[in-house]
This record gives sequence, structure tokens and C-alpha cells, in this order.
Amino acid sequence: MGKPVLVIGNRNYSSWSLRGWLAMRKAGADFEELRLPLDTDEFAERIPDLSPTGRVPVLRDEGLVVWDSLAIAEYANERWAGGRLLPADSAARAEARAMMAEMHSGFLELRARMPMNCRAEQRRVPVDDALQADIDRVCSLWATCLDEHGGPWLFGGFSLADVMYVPVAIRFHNYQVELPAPAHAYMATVFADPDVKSWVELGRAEPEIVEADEAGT
Ligand SMILES: N[C@@H](CCC(=O)N[C@@H](CS)C(=O)NCC(=O)O)C(=O)O
Repeated sequence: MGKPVLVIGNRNYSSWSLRGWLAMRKAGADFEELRLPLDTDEFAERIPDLSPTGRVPVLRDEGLVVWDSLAIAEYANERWAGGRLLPADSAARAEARAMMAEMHSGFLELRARMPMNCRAEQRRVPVDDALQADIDRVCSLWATCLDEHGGPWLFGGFSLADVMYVPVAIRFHNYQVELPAPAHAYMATVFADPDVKSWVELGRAEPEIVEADEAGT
């Protein structure tokens, strides 16, 4: 049997790809990556045979196709990590999953107006009430988790909740968002992580520009 293959988009821009990849890395999976840059002819030609939604990330493992970041994270945790990437306590596990789901389906202002862009350091985007509400909600979730579980990650040790929020930390850093102290503490943990560092460095080195994801000045 070949290794599982994780198809990702640009490291620089694709926050969902980062989530799928980080879950695989932290689960200890031995996998190959196939990078298809977004908005290219190569992506358009190859993705229909790889992903039923035409989107990335998609994981292909021994005939199984898992086509969504949240499902990839849960699958990686079960298949390679023995479940250790979610809290052992069922109440904490439910909270972690609620936070993951909230990220996956919510924070629409933040996602639209602050696209993940590893290269775009020291930019700013206008922050109106709707965007500030998303920022405040994320900060409140992070502060509560760090307080309740003691840090340095959201639920103590690294978990799938962190998988979902790492790209938000990259956005907050790069768009120079004003943040309370617990958010700064969490982001220091995120940016010290070797897997996150490696993704961001490789993302910054990519040559492709996707104009739609170039926000801020
Ligand atoms: N809900 C999906 C979202 C995936 C998604 O939107 N991926 C974007 C890249 S970050 C994509 O593949 N865009 C290509 C396109 O829509 O053509 C997930 O969580 O995996």
C-alpha cells in the first residue's frame, strides 16, 4: 500500500489546507503531500480527479477519500493518534469540538476580510464593528480555554482545536490586530511550534500571487 496523500493548495493562502496538514503532522501520520496552487490551470485540470468538491485539502488513504479539513482532522486523530488530539475528558472534548465547528462554519467576517496570507506581514485592514465582533469572540474563546485548561495550547496540550485556530493566529499577527494579553500568549505558543514555522516559511517562499487574497495595506 502507498502512503496516504494529502492534497493541499498554496501554503501561503490556504488556511483549510494548513488545518488538514497540521492535523496529519501532529497525529504522526506518514504521508505525502501534493501541492496544487489555487487559481491555476494545473489546479483546474487535476482537482476533479482528486476531490469530489473540487476543493482542498483532500486526503486519499487506501481508496478512502476524505474531502474536508474538519473530517481529515478527526480521521487523522482516530487513525494515527489514538484519539490523543482531543481532550480525554468528555466535557472538554465537547467544548473543543464546539470550538472547531464554530471556526469551520462561522467567523465569516474574519475569513472574508482577513484572508490568511503568510507573506503579508505588517499590513492592516479596516476593522469595523462586525469584524471586531469576530475578533472579540475568538479572543474570548482563547482566554477562557487558556484559563480553564492552563495552556500553553487551548486545551493544555496540542489538540484539534488548535488545528482550527492556528490560521487565525497567523491572520492576527500579520494584520497587526490589537489583542488582549491571553491572545498574545497563545500566539507565542503557535509561532514557536516547529510545524507551524515550517509551513509559514515555505508559504512565504511561494511565488504565486492570488489577488483575491491580497487584503490590507
Ligand atoms: N469546508 C472546506 C473548505 C475548503 C476550501 O474552501 N478550500 C479552498 C482553499 S482554502 C479551495 O479549495 N478553493 C478552490 C476553489 O474553490 O476553486 C474544508 O474545510 O476543507
